Amino acid sequence: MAHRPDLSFRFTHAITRTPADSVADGIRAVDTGNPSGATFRSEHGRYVSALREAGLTVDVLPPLEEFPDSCFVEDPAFCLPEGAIQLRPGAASREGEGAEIRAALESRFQKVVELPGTGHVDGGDVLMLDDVILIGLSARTDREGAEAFAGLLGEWGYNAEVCETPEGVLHFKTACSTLGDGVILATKVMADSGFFGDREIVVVPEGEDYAANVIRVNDVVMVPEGYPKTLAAIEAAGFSTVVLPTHEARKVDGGLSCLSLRFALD
Ligand code: CIR
Repeated sequence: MAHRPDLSFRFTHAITRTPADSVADGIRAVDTGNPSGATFRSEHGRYVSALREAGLTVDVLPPLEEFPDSCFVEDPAFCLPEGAIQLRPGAASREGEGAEIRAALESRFQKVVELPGTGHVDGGDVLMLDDVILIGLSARTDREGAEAFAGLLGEWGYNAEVCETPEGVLHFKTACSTLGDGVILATKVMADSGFFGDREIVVVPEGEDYAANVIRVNDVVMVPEGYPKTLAAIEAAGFSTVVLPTHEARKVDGGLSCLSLRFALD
């Protein structure tokens, strides 16, 4: 079996993409004002530094003005130790991002394959735990794409399960994350969903749902700035934290996980 105890958080490499000025045209569910490209790039620089401090080699790809949401590199690909999968994001304006990230995947992986068929999967809907990979159906990930992806993961030796992302949640991982070591961070709605079996769940305190999207990278959990109750809950569960600003990403529904592809190479 390809699964192993630290699959979801022990990484050596990451791929990121610098935000373009066109991020001001990025997709969002609710308009709270346009993100500034310059401020976003400054926050992104802090993010890249934090990944490096956590021990990763980070590839920073150049901005792509033609694709306003292209800094959210988690959506057009999925990476495992044995290879990378080029996905087909479900928003029309983002579908071409898969082809755009392919060369970066090929520079790190010998095996790069495309999601079979014609369905759609956004990487933001894929939660990699140590013993199962959950694929959430959403407005971006359709059943055809999710089943094709699950089939491919099965061929690579991984357990994959398709589940329904609760209504009103953009991506499956908008509302939950792995903290590693078998512990999940989730909003109340996600925690009540039953997706996580009998795993330990740290429930995001009321009013801080945005902070459900964190990333465990090696020995630290990166948490968005401005969510003190969630930060305290994660620390109380025994994890070391690093707080990062994500104010510009948030204006276009982005969070910490969306800004990188993280993986372990031997
Ligand atoms: C979008 O709606 O596609 C972007 N504005 C935000 C993508 C965030 N990605 C993610 O949650 N994985």
